[in-house]
Amino acid sequence: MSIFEESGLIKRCSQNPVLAAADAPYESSLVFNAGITKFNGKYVMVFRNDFGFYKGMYDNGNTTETGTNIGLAFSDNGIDWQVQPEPCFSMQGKDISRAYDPRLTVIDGRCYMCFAIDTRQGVRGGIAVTDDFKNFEVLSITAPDNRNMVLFPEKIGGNYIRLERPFPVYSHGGKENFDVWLGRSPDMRYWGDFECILNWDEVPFCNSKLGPAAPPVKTEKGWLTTFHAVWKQEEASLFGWEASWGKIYYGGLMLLDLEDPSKVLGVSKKPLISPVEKYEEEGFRGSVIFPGGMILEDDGEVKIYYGAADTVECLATASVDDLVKSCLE
Ligand code: BMA
Repeated sequence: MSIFEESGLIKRCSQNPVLAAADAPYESSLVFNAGITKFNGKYVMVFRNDFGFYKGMYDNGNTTETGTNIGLAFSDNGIDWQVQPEPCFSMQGKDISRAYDPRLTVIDGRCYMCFAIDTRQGVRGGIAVTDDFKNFEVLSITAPDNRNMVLFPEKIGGNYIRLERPFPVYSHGGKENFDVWLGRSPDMRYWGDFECILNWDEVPFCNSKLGPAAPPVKTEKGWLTTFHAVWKQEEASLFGWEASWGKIYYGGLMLLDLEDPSKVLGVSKKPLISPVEKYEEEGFRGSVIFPGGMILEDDGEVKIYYGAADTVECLATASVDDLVKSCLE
């Protein structure tokens, strides 16, 4: 279900969803909100794998044990994926219940993964680095409450740059109106010089939370990056497994200045992706689009990967020129 019509610039992959729970060779019920990059000549995907969930689980009380880990898949063409035999990452332990929503950025030949963790003290955002997707070194973790971090693929002005979404509640009177922030670091461990770069009320299809989605890609005109924008729709049921689910998540698009990415050059006025297909409208949480991966191919095609309905992972393509133009119009 969608209130706002999408901009008409993307073409959904005919093979959607490109990854689903049935593709995982281990316990899995929801496969979504993946991070994707090209690394060592292959497409790599790390995805959120939730298990123990099923349709109807909320009808007579949730009796199964649920959990989350991060799965790994490789592909030669970005469409057909081979899921690896074991999940590659989880951070369960004292005070940490799970890691989820991974994002990938290659910087200077190493692969960095941002992720969220749910902890006893709140939601925190982590950054880890890996060269083989077996060994991960965790480099930094934010204080609560923060998540949705994405890294730029190169240093700018001598610093690593990330987008992030802290979620202050106290100062907002409990309201879920959150914005996109930018942070800088000389070494990937210590982060500072934070700036709010896009407020939730600057996006026409957002009345609640706004947050980063895919790590930015470099174009001639600026850094192109997706975001997620939430429209609260309390009165309507959105085909979620939870009857009370009432938030529509849109995929949005913006362009940031190449030299100073805290400057927003433009935001596309319409959603890039609105939930309209059955696989986007119906699932664990209906009408959720979460575009966490973006790849710019040499021929100007952009691959946009997105979690749909918190249940499956999908792909859409677009032309980079069209996308840039839509931000500047
Ligand atoms: C957010 C996160 C996302 C999820 C979205 C919709 O708060 O948990 O991972 O896709 O809600 O359920």
